[in-house]
This record gives sequence, C-alpha cells and structure tokens, in this order.
Amino acid sequence: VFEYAPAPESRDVVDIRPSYGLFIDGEFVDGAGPSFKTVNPATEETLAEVACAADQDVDRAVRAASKAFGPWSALPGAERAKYLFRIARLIQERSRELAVLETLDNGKPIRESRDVDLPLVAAHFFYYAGWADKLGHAGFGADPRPVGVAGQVIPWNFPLLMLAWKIAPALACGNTVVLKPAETTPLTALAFAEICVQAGLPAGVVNIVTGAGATGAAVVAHPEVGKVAFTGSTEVGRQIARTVAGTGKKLTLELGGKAANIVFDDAALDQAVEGIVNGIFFNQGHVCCAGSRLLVQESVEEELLAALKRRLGTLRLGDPLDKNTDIGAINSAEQLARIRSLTEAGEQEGAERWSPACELPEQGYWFPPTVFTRVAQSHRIAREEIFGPVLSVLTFRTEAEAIEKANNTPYGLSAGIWTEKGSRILMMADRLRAGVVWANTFNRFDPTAPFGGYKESGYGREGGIAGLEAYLDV
Ligand code: TXE
Repeated sequence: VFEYAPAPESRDVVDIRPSYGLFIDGEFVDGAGPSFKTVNPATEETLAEVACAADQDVDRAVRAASKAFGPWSALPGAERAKYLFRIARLIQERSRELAVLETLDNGKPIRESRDVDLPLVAAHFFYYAGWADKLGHAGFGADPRPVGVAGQVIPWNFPLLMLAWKIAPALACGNTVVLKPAETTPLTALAFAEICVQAGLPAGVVNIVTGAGATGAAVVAHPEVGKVAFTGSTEVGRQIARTVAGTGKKLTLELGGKAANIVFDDAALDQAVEGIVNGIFFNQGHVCCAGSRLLVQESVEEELLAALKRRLGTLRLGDPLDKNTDIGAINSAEQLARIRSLTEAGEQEGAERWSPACELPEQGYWFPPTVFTRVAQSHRIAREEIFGPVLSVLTFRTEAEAIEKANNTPYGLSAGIWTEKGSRILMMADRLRAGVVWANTFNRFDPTAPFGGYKESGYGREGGIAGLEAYLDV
C-alpha cells in the first residue's frame, strides 16, 4: 500500500489552435486533402483539426525545399550551425509546453515527455549543430556534399524525437527537408515549424506536410526527393523500398523489433527488474527497440518473476498529465486493437497471461501491463511485434541457448544482457544479431551513438557520425 497524491501538470501551458495548416515555404497554408482530427488518446477528446496534404501540396513542399537547397547548402557550415543551435535553445526554452503538447497528442506520461523525449530532442540538435562546420573531419573525405531534398516519414511513438533524429542531421549536412509526421501525432511537428520561424530559418529549408499514409507515399515517390528516411512498420518499409528501388534515391529504414532482454543467474536481479520494466513498459511499450522478450536463466526464473510481479503492482496507470503516472494511454484505437488481437492469440496458443490489479479509465485507449509466461518460440507473441505493454517470458539454460533464442527472430534492432561477468557481455554482444546491445541497462539513448537494425529491422544508422552518412554523398 502506498500513498498517492495526484500532481497534475497544467494543460494551460499549451495553446492549441482549433485548426492547423501545412507548413510549406515558411508559411502555414491550407491542404487540398480532407482535413482530419487529432485526438487525445487518454480522453478521446478532439484536440485540433489538421490539414491533409494531397499530391499537389506535397509537390509544392518538395519544390520549396528544392529551391531552398541551393542557398542553404552553400552557406558555410558554421552559419548552418548557428540556426541549429538556435533551434536547440528554443526547444529547451519551450520544453515544458512541448512536453505537455506531446503528452496530450500521444498519451505518454508527462514524466517521460518532460525528462526523456524533450531533453533528447534538444540534445540531437546540439549534437548535429556541432558537426555542421566539421563535416570534412567526419571520415567521409575532405568535402562531402549534401544529397538535396530529404523526404522523411516518421511514426507516432516519439513524435518530436523522431523528427529530431531526422531533421537535425539532414540540416547539419546542408540538405533541406519535407517531413511527414504520423496522422495521430502531428501537433509537436507543427509546433516545431513555429520554432523554425522563430529561429529565422530560411523559408523552404524545413517543410511539414501532415496527412496519412498517402501523403507519406507521395513524399517518398516525388522525383525531386534525393534521400528517403523512414521509421515505422516493416510492412510499410517494404513498400517504400519497392517505390525507391531503381530510382537512385538514398534510403534508410528503421522498422520493427522483437528484442530479447537476457537475464543470467549472476545478474543483480533487483536492477534487472528495473531494466525489464523500463525495457517493455516505458512509453506503453510503443518502442521499436522495446525488450519485449524476456529470456531468463531457468535457475532464477521463479525469483525474478516474483520480484517483477511485485514491482508491476506498484506502477500507476492513468492520466498522462499526472507527474506520478508510469503508464499512459495507448496511442490509438487501431493500436489498441492490434495489441488485443495479439494478446488473445497468446492465450489461444496456450501461454499464461498475468496483469497486476489495475483499474482502466472508462474513456480513452488503455491496456494494462501484461506478462505472458509459458511462452514457446513458435507463439505469435514470441515472434511478432506487439508494440504495447506486453512482455513474453522465455527461459534458457546455457549461453548458447540464450544466443540461439535471442537471434531466432526476423528482427535485429536491439538486445539487453544482465550479468556481472564482463567477458560474457563482450562475447554475447558479439554474437547477438542486433544493432544495439545494452548491458546492465536498457533503452538508453544518446545522440552520439548510432542506432539502427539488422535484418527486417531495417538498414542505415541514425545518430552519431554514422548518422551523417545517410545525408551525404560521400
Ligand atoms: O505504422 P505505419 P502504424 C510498428 C508497430 C505497429 C505497426 C503499425 O508494430 O503496431 O508498426 O503501426 C506512414 N508510404 N511500428 O500503422 O503505417 C504513416 O502515415 C509512406 C514500429 O502506425 O508504418 C506514419 O507516418 N508512408 C515503428 C508512418 O508511415 C506511409 C513505429 C508509420 O506508420 C505509408 C510505428 C506509405 N504507404 C509503428 N503508409 C518503429 N519502428 O518505431 C503509412 N505511412
């Protein structure tokens, strides 16, 4: 039993307009497509009406970006850096407002948007601002060139952070951008457009086109787009790869995952419990690198699961604007339906389902933290990305078995190892087919470190020096 006193963040720090236009050539303009509503997933309340970019709007945005490319890429790197530093500082100054807006539109707990998303967003702009005048020293030759117009399509799980991952390196390298945010979370990207205006960024350097999949497809297919960057489902990633094939466009894809979080019997189990909770329940499990498969060494299975269940009993689910909330809302009715259908499949296939006692609010989209035990490798919940607060537990006896099971997935984005043996960490990290391997931690992000997957998790890297390469002709 623990005391609970609600600590709500004020909604009044954001000023949401009833309707929003597209951001093209430095101005907010109407879209030719049918406008759509964006809702607060915690309440189902409509937040705003948002313009939808039809093909002709996307064309206008790409042409504005093409026109801006010449002068922008001709600026000395130090001048481009000044704009990026200015943007980074404005994000810091407006971070409380942006965090509340992100939480309203996405459903994630304010503690996360305030303490994780926003600091990382600013950090990415600071980091890549620092590269803008040093590109000749990044290991890509003396004078690497920007590609041109970058077409970027991003998902809804980290709306502003995914924008930062894409826009910061693109601008630092001298490219211009047409970015399409996800249809359920367009508001912070539009707030970012205002920040570009505030920073005095030349018109056309950043363009934001809102809309659904068709708008994204138009960005990807536009002949004047030289580089495509996509984060989202593996299925759409495949379609985009087909569209881009044979066009000469550069492409990076950051797709789904089914990460193994591997706990050995010598691990500090209390720390491992925190890592497991952070691994799969952070951001309601709407995380491509989420530790969605727990692989636990048989000898500590019982002890670890008992401790994990005790810990899950203390998580607070509810109002995302409450500073005490640990688990917020599921981002959309569609995503909730996907999570439900996969968890039902888990039960049907014979896995054992458990959730802590937890009351779900009546309005909005919610799913309780859920743990499946008695999971077999063949079960759908062990193979498919659920993208929700659902953990599938498998066991192993030996290191070799842990590696075999961890790698037994079409994905390869991330993995985690919990052990006190340094040699084991090095050996495992070498054999796990995953772009990121965390040891005795999980879901740690840093702008200096490249991020990206193997196999069906995609290709190309974002972050670090490697993240520059995607935006340069080397
Ligand atoms: O993804 P989509 P959805 C996974 C996760 C989730 C599933 C479906 O498993 O359950 O995907 O989510 C735009 N051409 N991930 O349906 O459709 C779309 O408008 C160009 C993992 O939301 O891939 C949005 O902006 N763009 C993931 C973006 O693609 C298209 C994050 C992502 O939406 C398009 C999100 C098209 N034909 C979901 N169709 C991760 N890797 O982090 C849609 N879009």
